[in-house]
This record gives sequence, structure tokens and C-alpha cells, in this order.
Amino acid sequence: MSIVMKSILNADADARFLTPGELAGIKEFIASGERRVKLVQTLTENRHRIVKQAGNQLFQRYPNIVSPGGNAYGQEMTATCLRDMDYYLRLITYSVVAGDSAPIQEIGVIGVRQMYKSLGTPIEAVAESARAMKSVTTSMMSAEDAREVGGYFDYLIANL
Ligand SMILES: CCC1=C(C)/C(=C/C2=NC(=C\c3[nH]c(/C=C4\NC(=O)[C@H](C)[C@H]4CC)c(C)c3CCC(=O)O)/C(CCC(=O)O)=C2C)NC1=O
Repeated sequence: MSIVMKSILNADADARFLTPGELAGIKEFIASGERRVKLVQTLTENRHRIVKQAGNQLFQRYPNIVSPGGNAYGQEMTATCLRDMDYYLRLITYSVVAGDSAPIQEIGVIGVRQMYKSLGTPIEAVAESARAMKSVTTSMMSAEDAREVGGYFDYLIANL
């Protein structure tokens, strides 16, 4: 949920007007809108490169997952693994636009641990894929954007 909806729900719960503090937060969110949208465009345009590079880093660090018996072994399974990485990059862009980690939490975290467990997918390697995507993405942007995007990757890594 964006800070706009969150502030409205909080204020309405007390049947009050928005406070100066809430309005200041909303103003900051709106002022950063153009930067955040550009950031999402960059991530979207570079998604294939980001996933490919980060995937290579992951498979170098965890060679077992793409070796016989590994969860991402074989062309099809490797492609499914890279697809999951692309899913997570997409959720990161939702969070950047919303200015909120809720999309990552609600779509990509809740229930995922059990799901990966049942698939035999090592969760620590999924977290490592997010770490690799963080380093690839943050190396291609300004310090301010890198802080924002990096924060959402950190949130994802900590909650997987
Ligand atoms: C947007 C929310 C969302 C997520 C997160 C998601 C994940 C997801 N990953 C899956 C499979 C999979 N996920 C992986 C991923 C990996 N294996 C590894 O060893 C690596 C560590 C990792 C890549 C980083 C693999 C290999 C499979 C196929 C497993 C199998 O079919 O046995 C499946 C099972 C169904 C399918 O194959 O599509 C789901 C639902 N689906 C969603 O809708």
C-alpha cells in the first residue's frame, strides 16, 4: 500500500484530517515519483541482462544446483529458476512504484518458504539469487536509486 492510502486509512480510522506530518510524507512521496518511475523503467528495460548476469553469478557460487541432481539442473529447470528471478525483479519494481515493501511481502514472501521446500529448491540459493540481482542492479544506478532498490532487495533477502 502506498503512503497515500496508508495515511488516509490511519486518518479515517480516527475520523480526522491528515496531519502536517502525514502531508509532509505524502509530499515527499509525490516529489520522488518521477525518479521512482524512471528507476522502474531502467529495471524493466534491463531485466534480461540483470537476470542473466545475476544467474551466472548464482550458478558460479552454487554449482550444485545446476549439476545432475540439482534443483535447477537441465535447460528447462534452469530456465524456471531464471524465471523465478525475473518474478522477484518484477516484485521489486512494484515496490519501487508503490514506495512500499508490501508487494514483495504479499506476492513473493508469504507461503514461499513452504512452497520451495516442497519443490526441493534450496531457499538459501534463492536468497543468493536476490543478492546477485541486488549487486547487478545497484551497480548501474545513482547512489540514491541504489539505496532505494537495495533496500527492497534486502527486505526480500531477510524475509525469504
Ligand atoms: C511471483 C510469485 C511466484 C513465485 C516466487 C513462484 C515460484 C515458483 N517456482 C516454481 C518452480 C521452480 N523454481 C525453481 C527455482 C530455483 N531452483 C534453484 O535451485 C534455484 C535456487 C532457483 C532459481 C533462483 C525451479 C528450478 C523450479 C522448478 C522445480 C521443479 O519443477 O521441480 C514454482 C512451481 C510451479 C512452476 O514450475 O511454475 C513456483 C510456483 N511462482 C509465483 O507466482
